[in-house]
Amino acid sequence: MKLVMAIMHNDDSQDTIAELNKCGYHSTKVASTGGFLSSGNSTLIIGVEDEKVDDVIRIISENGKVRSQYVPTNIYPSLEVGGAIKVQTGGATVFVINVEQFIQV
Ligand code: 2BA
Repeated sequence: MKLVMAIMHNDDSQDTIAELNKCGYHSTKVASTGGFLSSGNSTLIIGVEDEKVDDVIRIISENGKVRSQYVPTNIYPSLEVGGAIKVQTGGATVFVINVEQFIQV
C-alpha cells in the first residue's frame, strides 16, 4: 500500500476530491501553507493499493492546473533582485510513500 500526498491549489482540490470519490478512492484534505509564497494550499492524503497509484496520479494531474503569479522580491530579501519575479506553481507536488501498516480500529 502507498500513501499519496498531493499539494495543490485550493481551487483545484474540490474537483480532484470529487473525481477521486467517483473512482472509489478515499481521501483526506488538509489545509496547508506553502513555505515560499506563504499562501494557503491544500494537501490531499490518499491511501491506496500499489497498483492504483498511477490512476490516482492521473486524476491529480488532470485536475491540478499550472498557475503563475508575480511576487514582489522585497518581501524575500534573500533573492537579492529588485522588482518582482514570476513564480509558477502546480499543477501538483506529489509524494508517494510506502505504508508499513494500514489499521482501522
Ligand atoms: P510554496 O512553497 O509557496 O512555493 C510556491 C512556488 O514558488 C513553487 O511552486 C515554486 O515554483 C516556487 N518556489 C518555491 N521555493 C522557491 C525558492 N526558494 N525560490 C524560487 N522559487 C521558489 P511548486 O514547486 O509547484 O510548489 C507548490 C507548493 O508545493 C509549495 O508552495 C509547497 O507548499 C509545496 N512543495 C513544493 N515542493 C515541496 C517539497 N520539496 N517539500 C514540501 N513541500 C513542497
